[in-house]
Amino acid sequence: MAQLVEVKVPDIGDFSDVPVIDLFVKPGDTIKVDDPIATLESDKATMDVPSSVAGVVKEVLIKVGDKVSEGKVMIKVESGAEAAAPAPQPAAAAPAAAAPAPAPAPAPAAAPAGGVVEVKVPDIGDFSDVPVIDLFVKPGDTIKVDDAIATLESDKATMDVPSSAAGVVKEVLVKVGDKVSEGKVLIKVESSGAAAAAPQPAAPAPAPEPAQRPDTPVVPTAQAPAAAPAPALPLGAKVHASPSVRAYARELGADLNRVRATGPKNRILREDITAYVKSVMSGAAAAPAATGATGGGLDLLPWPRIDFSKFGPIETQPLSRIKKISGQNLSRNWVMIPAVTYHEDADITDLEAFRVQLNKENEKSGAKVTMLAFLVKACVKAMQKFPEFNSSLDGDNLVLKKYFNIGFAADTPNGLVVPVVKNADQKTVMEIAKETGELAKLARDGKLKPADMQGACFTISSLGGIGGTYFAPIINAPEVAILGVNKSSMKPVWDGKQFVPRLTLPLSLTADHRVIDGALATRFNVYVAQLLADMRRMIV
Ligand code: CAO
Repeated sequence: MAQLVEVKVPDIGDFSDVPVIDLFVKPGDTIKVDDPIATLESDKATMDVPSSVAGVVKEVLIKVGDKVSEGKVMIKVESGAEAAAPAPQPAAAAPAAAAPAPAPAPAPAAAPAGGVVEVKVPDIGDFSDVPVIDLFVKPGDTIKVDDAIATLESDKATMDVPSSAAGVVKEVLVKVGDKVSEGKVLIKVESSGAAAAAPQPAAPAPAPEPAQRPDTPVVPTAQAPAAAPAPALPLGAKVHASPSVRAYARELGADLNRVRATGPKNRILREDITAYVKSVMSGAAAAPAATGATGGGLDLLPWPRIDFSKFGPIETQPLSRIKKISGQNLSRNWVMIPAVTYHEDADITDLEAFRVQLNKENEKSGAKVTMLAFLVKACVKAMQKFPEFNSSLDGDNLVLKKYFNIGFAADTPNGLVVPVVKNADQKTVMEIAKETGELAKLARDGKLKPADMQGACFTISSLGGIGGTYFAPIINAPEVAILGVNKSSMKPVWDGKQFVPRLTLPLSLTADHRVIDGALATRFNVYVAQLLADMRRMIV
């Protein structure tokens, strides 16, 4: 018989109020035992919390950003008679298999002050023989207290092991793939006498003060410009990624240290790995990693992690939900689509005069026609003439659409959204103007429904109300092209005898080169410009 089972945060060691940074389930999802429910991230470890129950998720009681502690109910699962596992007990009674490892305290250092210090695997709870999946140090590296030494990954949690010693790494006694348990010496560090604390293997001794390596030259601040990017991989920088993402990276042979993180808190997401692999395969990331100073190998450089507060006051604000989502989409599209932007000028002198006249005629009714509405109509006509612009790639196939839904970028206080005018080929300019106005208002008020933003075939991004001359818009995949529009301005145009003032609209068309080559893109652009220059062409 089905029953409703609560899945709670299990024993997570001494930690409480740990932020939820990823959520993998939603109501209606069918999950299995051990499927990850959420990722928690303390300042020392990232823990995927798996489910101990199989069934259908009925309710999700946490969200990204929440801070949770042991015993907090995360989800309610309707579990079938056979699948039902006992609800995980909080604290001690939690099944060991479902409990993420506690975040390790800094690995204890064991050596006389001022000599060579051994940094060992600290207390990692009940875990033993945990594989080392990442190693961040090599002999000769200078490390600080709390710099990450290695990442261990059990089947339940990923743990960065930080160093409790500062100094120069003399020896690295583990390698990726080794299985380690508490007490295993990871590295030997030559520490200055001043700071290396006497060994306290098990006790959570306070982290020792960083030791100054005696032979490290003091770099005058003038040699380190404020804007200098971080080195290729900041020494000991922690790579944040869930176990499943790490597994995916291993599967593809991607070195996580080289992947640019776009997730919250510099977290590497699955799509970051895909984008990285793609860039390597396309040759974009073929140059060596540590050549930032010479400008080479940029794609391999990790995202600079800079403590800006060293240079002046700062304030940190979380990105809006829309920015986070659109940011991920934009990153993927920017990296994965071989896109080229083509520019064209449209003479809209007559069209603008017509638009102004129409608005005057309709003053009483309040109906207002916008340049955007004419652009939608012109693009639809051009898509009918050049059907590749109304297509999407599906593997080795091109899917050609017979409907004409046009998205338009709308700027809102929370970020960019793209509402869609459906079946724009069947609507008049006035109808489209009314609809874009209504959709833009809904967008600004945050009231767009998902259906209002789905199904676009092509997008227009109009910055005309703001200004600008030309720009390179990013294609909204799986569409294959996007038209950017800036502010029209009066320009002198040579008519064969003299310069005449013409109202000129700058167009910027970005097209996916896998589908649309330069000649076709330019033909489309020229045709849109001709339509805007003389709208009579719309009916022929
Ligand atoms: N040239 C000159 N003036 C223009 C123009 C153009 N290309 N396009 C619009 N204008 C004028 C309008 O005529 C209007 O003037 P009046 O108030 O005198 O009539 C004014 O600029 C404001 O127009 P609008 O921007 O409110 O209306 P719109 O229909 O042109 O655009 C919308 C609607 C939703 C597209 C727009 O508000 C918007 O959000 N644009 C930003 C899109 C964006 O951010 N794109 C970037 C994506 S990539 O980061």
